[in-house]
Amino acid sequence: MSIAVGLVGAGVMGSEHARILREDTPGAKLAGVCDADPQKADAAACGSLTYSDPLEMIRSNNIDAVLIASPDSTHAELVMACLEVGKPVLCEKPLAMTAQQALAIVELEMSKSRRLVQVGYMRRFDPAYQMLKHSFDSGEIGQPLIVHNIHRNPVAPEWMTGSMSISNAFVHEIDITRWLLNTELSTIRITTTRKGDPLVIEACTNGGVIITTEVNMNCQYGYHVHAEIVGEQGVVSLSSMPSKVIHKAGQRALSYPSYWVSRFLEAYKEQTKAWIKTIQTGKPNAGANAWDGYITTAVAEQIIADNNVSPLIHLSLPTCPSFYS
Ligand code: ISE
Repeated sequence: MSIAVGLVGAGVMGSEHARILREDTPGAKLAGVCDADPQKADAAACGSLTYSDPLEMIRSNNIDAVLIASPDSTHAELVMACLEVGKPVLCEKPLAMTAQQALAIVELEMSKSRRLVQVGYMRRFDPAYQMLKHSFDSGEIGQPLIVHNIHRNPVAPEWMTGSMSISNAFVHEIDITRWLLNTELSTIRITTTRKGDPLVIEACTNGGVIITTEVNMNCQYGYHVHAEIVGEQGVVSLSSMPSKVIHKAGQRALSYPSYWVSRFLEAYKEQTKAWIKTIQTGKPNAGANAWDGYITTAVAEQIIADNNVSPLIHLSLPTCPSFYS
């Protein structure tokens, strides 16, 4: 059965998701696109139906499942609308702007007794991150001591304002660390550099593993994400990214992607394939569920709320309900 997907949002990420659904996702068809800008909706739809009202599309009988790629502040309400009508939804991160909104999603999903929400923490589907996890899980480097993360964007997009370097960017490291180490964070300390960007974030897990992250929204040279796990018996690092090597003027240079879609294209494709397969088979995949979405947002919210007030933030996080384990 081909799954008819309705896409909300036809901006940078949405148009990429539209292309992936049209060209790279067996078992799915792009059945509708909704965007406030009709030209963007038309361009992404490539002949499928377009909508200006997301709720009309979500409720339409032509749509089996929904992919949300609209601005962050719209996510929670749209996910709730999908849950109300019992439709599977893949929502770009973050799941919600506040922990309260995210918890309402978790509660509504649990009341439906069926897991319908996946959150687009796509790094979990990146081949290089999967190799890192595989190596760590196999015990190759022994017990973990430190995880080092680098998260650099060349230039902050114009919509990146206020605390979004945490709520929109650092949330990736919150999710990937929990996923890699299979544990929760317990404390976080943020140091802001002279210009307010980059941030240096030092966290500690429940098991005492130290996590360091540089979140840099304006590194100027390219999009660069890196991670390594330091273990008791060795270190495992992310391997090469999709890139090219330029030989010129007596130098050999490895180029960086310009933004995250080119770096994580494979991950986006695999994530969408896995989501469609889960809808077809009912078997969960490695993606982030609503609980993961809630925890990442809750951690981000506690850091943002306490930033500049407490140098060391003691996180307070609830226990995962069996519904999600
Ligand atoms: C952006 O929204 C993303 O999700 C990218 O993956 C991340 O690297 C970037 O920092 C965010 O702004």
